[in-house]
Amino acid sequence: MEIEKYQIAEYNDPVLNAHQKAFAYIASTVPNAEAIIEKLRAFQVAIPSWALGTGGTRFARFAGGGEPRNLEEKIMDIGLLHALNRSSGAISLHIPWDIPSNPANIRALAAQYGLSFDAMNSNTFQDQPGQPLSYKYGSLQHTDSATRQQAIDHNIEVINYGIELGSTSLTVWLADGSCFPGQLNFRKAFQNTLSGLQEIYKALPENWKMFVEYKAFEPNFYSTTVGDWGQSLLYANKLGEKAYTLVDLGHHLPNANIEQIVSLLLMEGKLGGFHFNDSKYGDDDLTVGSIKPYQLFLIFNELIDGMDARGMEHTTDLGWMIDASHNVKDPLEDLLQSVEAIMLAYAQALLVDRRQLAEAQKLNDVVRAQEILQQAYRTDVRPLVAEARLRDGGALMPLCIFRSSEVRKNLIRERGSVSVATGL
Ligand SMILES: [Mn+2]
Repeated sequence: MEIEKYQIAEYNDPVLNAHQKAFAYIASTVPNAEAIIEKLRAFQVAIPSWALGTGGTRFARFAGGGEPRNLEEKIMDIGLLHALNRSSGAISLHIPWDIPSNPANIRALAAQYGLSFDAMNSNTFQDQPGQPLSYKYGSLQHTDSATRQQAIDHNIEVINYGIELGSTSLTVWLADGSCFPGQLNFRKAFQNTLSGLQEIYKALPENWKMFVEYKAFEPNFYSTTVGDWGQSLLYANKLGEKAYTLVDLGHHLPNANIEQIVSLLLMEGKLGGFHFNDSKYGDDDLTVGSIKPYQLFLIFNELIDGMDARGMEHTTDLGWMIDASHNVKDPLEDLLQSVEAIMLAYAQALLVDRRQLAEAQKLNDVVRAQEILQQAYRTDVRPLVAEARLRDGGALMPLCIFRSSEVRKNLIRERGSVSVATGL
């Protein structure tokens, strides 16, 4: 299933006039519309290979149809998203779920759809068939050195696959931790984990980055060995300049001030990547911007402020990824919504008048500071984001095309109604 450029243009045609009016209005009311559009056009969000099929909860999984059956079909699905929104130009793979049998062919196929390979993700949170040693009691933290070595070897294997695909980063998320007090020695668990990460770090090519992702709880519920940004930063600082902290929005305790975390990590030059999702209670992995869009905007506000302060490139100097799970929605529709939410928050944050905000902060004019932020947040930037898509041959209304061209129905016809995305 592919949607050709001419088909997108045909779908755009009836709504083009209304879009042009809306765009003309916002272009005349904001001072830097053209500059924002150029930034939006350059911005790309990586789609995780594991989010293309139905996820599940620990209670049940209600599979949809037409899910990708292999890596090739996952790439095709992301190619479809990218054709529609022009902002999903990268894929983030998960090993061993996505081991490429022929990396050169996979690389060529991705290039055909304009996709590059974002961070590689290792997996030591579950046992694979035939795996000699179990991760039931952790991987890099494990009390048994052979189990730790197995986890190290796996991560190095993931780096090697990544090299063949043209990726330049490795994300390490560990489920390691404990479920009960007394189960493990915190310091020994930390030290084991650190020395394992050091071994993996040594295998990184010169131009690679390592992202150390933290998570407050789950699947372990008493302690997590990389439990928060402080612990992640500790590892990243000890590892070296190629190691960074990765922030996943859902991996915090309730009401954590994520925008402040982002700001300080950027100040330290240690923010490496981002996993977008949204949540109400825990690591809910819901559609980006579906619950707390204002928080998403505030995070982007700090991202831009912090990146600009260090002269960083918005598009390339951080890894931008979605990490979500779809239980009740069509995964591809959900991803279109998530990317749209990210682009909107980015555009709104680009509208913030930073000179005036700094002045208000200096004068302790709290009311004005809030007004400046909310002025940007309350601006309807949808025509700016749509214009950016349009200029790159994308859809004015990606979801509408997805539905009216009956993408899912076609995918079910091609792949069947009981296909299961690998790894899920
Ligand atoms: Mn994540």
